[in-house]
Amino acid sequence: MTAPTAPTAETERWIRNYVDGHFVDPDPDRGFAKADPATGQVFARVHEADASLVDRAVTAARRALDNGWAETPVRDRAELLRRAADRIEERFEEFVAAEIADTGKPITQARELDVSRALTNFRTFADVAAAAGQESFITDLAGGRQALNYAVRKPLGVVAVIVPWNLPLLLLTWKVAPALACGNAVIVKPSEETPSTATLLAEVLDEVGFPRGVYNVVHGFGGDSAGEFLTRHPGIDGVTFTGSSATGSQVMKTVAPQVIPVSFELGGKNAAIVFDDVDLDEALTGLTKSVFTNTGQVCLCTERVYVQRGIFDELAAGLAERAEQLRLGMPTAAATTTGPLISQTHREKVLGYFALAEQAGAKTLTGGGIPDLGPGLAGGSWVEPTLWTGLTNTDRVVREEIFGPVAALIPFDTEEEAIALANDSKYGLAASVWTDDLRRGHRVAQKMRVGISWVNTWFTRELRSPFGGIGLSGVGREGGESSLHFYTEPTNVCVQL
Ligand code: NAD
Ligand code: 6OD
Repeated sequence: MTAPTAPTAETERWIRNYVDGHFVDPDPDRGFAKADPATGQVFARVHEADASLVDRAVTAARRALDNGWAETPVRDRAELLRRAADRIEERFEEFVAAEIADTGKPITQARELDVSRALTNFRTFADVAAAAGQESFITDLAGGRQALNYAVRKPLGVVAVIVPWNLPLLLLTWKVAPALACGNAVIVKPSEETPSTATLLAEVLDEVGFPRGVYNVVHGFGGDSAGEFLTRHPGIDGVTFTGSSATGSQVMKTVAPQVIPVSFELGGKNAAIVFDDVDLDEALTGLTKSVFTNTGQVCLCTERVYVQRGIFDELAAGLAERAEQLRLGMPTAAATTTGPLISQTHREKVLGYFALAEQAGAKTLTGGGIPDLGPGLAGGSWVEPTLWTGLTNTDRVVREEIFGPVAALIPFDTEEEAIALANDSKYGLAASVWTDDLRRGHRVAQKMRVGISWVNTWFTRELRSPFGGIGLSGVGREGGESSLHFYTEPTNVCVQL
């Protein structure tokens, strides 16, 4: 295992915190190294925010609200969001480069998925917020009198936004855009693995005229670091968190004494069900995407593939062949389809599951090891795309989220059996059903115990739809009106007429 190389004076570059409209001078005693996952080379140091800097961010956010941001007309906030999208578009390749440096993801994906979705997030939530209405009711009272009830929605206040490393800018802007559209001030805590794009976004929001204190970024880790300092802070009014179920549970405990709203988008162990009537080629294309996109590091990725027995061997062979066609390599090369895992630590975890699969008697159809990509990439955290057969729902590798380019293929005979197998999980994030029989597609998709259930597609998103998970996969929904509801507090006004 190659450890990340130490930074040299020449390569040392600081990624700074952004508080109250200013980038904070880094404290040289509070820096941690940020390495490129593709090569293992350290390219920057990140300034870890201490408790007093987090406190300054919370104070600045509150001041921004009090100075008028919370009262700004929604059309003005929406206009700022649109300008932010336009400016990200102008600086598109800088965001792409920053995302690649932090994650090692392929350039095509960084462009087409990550940074493109940031633009869409800002534009969609500008539209959604600007078009939002309010519910109102005429209430019949005794004696023929009536009352008018309506709700006014006010910003939640100071919102802590804590996000993971897998789709850093996409997931950050998915929360920041609606939060700002609703008139909140945010303190963002990006993952320690991916600090760059949150920081770059601070430049953009400053350039387009967001008032100081409305958007703040504090860098650091979770426990006993910026994440915990933020969630423990008595000045926050809500937490929106994306990350693992274990951390979500920890954050829930931390904020419990404050009894504030939380929105949790957590882990998954997502199933695909493939029926024997399917167009095999189309299913293979979809499954390849759903198992291997972002090297399997998308919460929605499929890690369990249930295949109807009659096509099991053909589908397994076809998927293995597609996996072998993936191109691992330099993230900046246009032909690269698959990057490294985020870190050596995460690779250790994934390799641990490779060993567990072997112990459980799995047959490895393809992969199962570390690829040899030549000296330039030898220090990176690479693993081979991997597929197993011979496992059952009781095996740990089929029950626990691995978050890597892996899936277990398991046969089934009947529709009922497939539904039972897919729903046999404490997670409930996403599922996909692959069939040429649309009636069956609707029927099975509706029976999935998940937040999102796709038929003949995967990761096709409508940002106005509710998005979230069941069970260990989360609490609450965001997207469209659900976001407006989470990021605001309604006051019911009742007027006797
Ligand atoms: P993680 O839970 O380790 O970290 C997420 C964030 O929480 C990071 O910013 C981290 O620094 C912070 N954090 C960690 N401990 C904390 C604490 N005690 N208090 C406050 N903050 C803390 O997750 P990760 O490894 O960065 O991301 C991968 C996980 O995220 C996977 O489980 C994946 O399924 C999940 N995820 C879910 C969704 C979704 O929409 N449901 C989306 C993306 C990722
Ligand atoms: O598409 C989204 O809005 C979203 N939150 C995706 C989550 C992906 C998980 O890694």
